Amino acid sequence: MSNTKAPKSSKNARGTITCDNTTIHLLQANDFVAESIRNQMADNKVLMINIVSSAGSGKTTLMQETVKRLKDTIKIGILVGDLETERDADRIRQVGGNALQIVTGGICHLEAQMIWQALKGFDTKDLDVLFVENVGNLVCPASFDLGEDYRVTLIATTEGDDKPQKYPKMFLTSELMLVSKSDLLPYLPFSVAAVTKDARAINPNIEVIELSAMSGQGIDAWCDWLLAKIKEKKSAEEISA
Ligand SMILES: Nc1nc2c(ncn2[C@@H]2O[C@H](COP(=O)(O)OP(=O)(O)OP(=O)(O)O)[C@@H](O)[C@H]2O)c(=O)[nH]1
Ligand SMILES: [Mg+2]
Repeated sequence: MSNTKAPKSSKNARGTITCDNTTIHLLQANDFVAESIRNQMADNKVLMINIVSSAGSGKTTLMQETVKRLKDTIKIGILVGDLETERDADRIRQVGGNALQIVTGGICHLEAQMIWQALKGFDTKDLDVLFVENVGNLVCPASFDLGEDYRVTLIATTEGDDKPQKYPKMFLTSELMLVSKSDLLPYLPFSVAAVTKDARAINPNIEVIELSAMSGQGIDAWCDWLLAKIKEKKSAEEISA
């Protein structure tokens, strides 16, 4: 079954090389594998979400909270990318999550082919949602389509509210921005209004949820967003079947 959702690669400028009057997209091989993943997820009606952010913005903590809240309601698989350690997958397993670590050995992003190989470790037919926690940085992961339905960017209040304009590609290619660590807002010079305005100047359609894994603020809104997208994915596939 083919998938009608526009690939991430169509959303931003791609690197090219021109040789003998032929222009080649540098990430064509990645995008080919991403399309295969997209089709596999469509066939199995699995929602796939790529979670991206700077290092330490709270991706793994959010995955832990999501597992704790929803593990009895939906079937969740999580692939976690990290440069060196298995720690994030261990943290997710400690709260009962089904997680696999991809240790990149120093590579600063995940590529579609890494996901394709890691998928052998999951029975995708038995999942409602597959999360990919990408390697922590706002630069490299922005360029690589993994075949996801949605890209979700966390921006922590501790990072400063100037990041959308400094790292526009990530915000351009994301559908949802989670302003994380909102419990720290009273102590920091961070404006949710300013970061939202800057993100929407780049991507007018980006949705915004303010949340805190510590206080629980916004976690219901995040779970509602997720459950609605799972429902949409399942009914979209039923309609096109
Ligand atoms: N105050 C506060 N701290 C948080 C919140 N969420 C996460 N943290 C803390 O932020 C730190 C980093 O959180 P992680 O979840 O490991 O961040 P990450 O994005 O997965 O980090 P990398 O995988 O290294 O990129 C930890 O010490 C968390 O306890 C939050 O909502 N509020
Ligand atoms: Mg992490």
